[in-house]
Amino acid sequence: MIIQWYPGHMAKAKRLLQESLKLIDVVIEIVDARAPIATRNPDFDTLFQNKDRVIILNKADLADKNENKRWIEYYKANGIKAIECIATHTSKRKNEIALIEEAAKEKVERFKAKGIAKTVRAMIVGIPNVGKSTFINSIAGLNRAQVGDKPGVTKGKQWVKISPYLELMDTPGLLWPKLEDEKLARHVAFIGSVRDDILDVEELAGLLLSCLMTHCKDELCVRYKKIEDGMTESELLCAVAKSRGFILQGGIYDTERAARIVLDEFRGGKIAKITLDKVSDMNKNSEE
Ligand SMILES: Nc1nc2c(ncn2[C@@H]2O[C@H](COP(=O)(O)OP(=O)(O)OP(=O)(O)O)[C@@H](O)[C@H]2O)c(=O)[nH]1
Ligand SMILES: [Mg+2]
Repeated sequence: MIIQWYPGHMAKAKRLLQESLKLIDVVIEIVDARAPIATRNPDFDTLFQNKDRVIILNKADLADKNENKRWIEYYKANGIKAIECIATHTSKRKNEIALIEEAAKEKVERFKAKGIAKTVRAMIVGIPNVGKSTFINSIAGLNRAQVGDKPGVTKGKQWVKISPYLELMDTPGLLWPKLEDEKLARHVAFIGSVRDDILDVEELAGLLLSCLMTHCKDELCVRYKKIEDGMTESELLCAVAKSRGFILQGGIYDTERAARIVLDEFRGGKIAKITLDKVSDMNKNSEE
């Protein structure tokens, strides 16, 4: 499956990020805890090379708890400031604010020495749909930034003042132009960071089902009872339609409806709490 995923407006979004850089003290990169490798934009390393950065491992509620811990340990071991987060849960966000302040500490201290109380300006970046705007709203305690359960909701930049000393900038999700690794491209599509209307949803759901058979076969078979070992991708999708009684006139299985259900239920964390990109995959990559 070739994932055509770089819509025209991405170049504009990248320009917007570049132009805003001079105003920024800290870059906060939001990644999806279910796919921490696939949801990190490799362009960010060059784009933000001179900036203090932190990582927010968001949607931690949808991923494997143990793997979340492993990821945080991995970041720490590599000198990256990171924290796990469930942006949709109400919380005071003390830890997140402390992390941002810590990243900006040096700069703040320099200004303090000159007698100036520095406002920390942090830019929130990440690929589409990872929860950037939700994260800002959760820190602001108000619905200031628009959110939605599809990619491409935020179209431009928006500053949100958190306190006299902290301002956050929301940005549109940014994908990178070429994705050489097909497996990672799939993970980005599975979690809903690529618009489904530019993908073949039945093919995507078939691939997801086959992937879930390796990650959480038991949970999958409990949820969709007609699923059996050794099924092909299209057989898996038919089995979901059969399990749910999605049958069209003439006795044909409604595999399109089944595909949408599988994607929705996976994205909503209903099938299982799983992490598609494991820390061990990272070690494998670096060993290669
Ligand atoms: N379960 C869960 N859902 C979340 C979490 N954070 C955000 N979401 C949901 O993810 C969806 C996307 O959130 P947004 O904040 O709009 O994502 P975004 O990164 O700003 O997306 P774009 O502006 O399109 O790039 C929404 O349906 C949120 O409710 C989380 O921690 N857990
Ligand atoms: Mg947004």
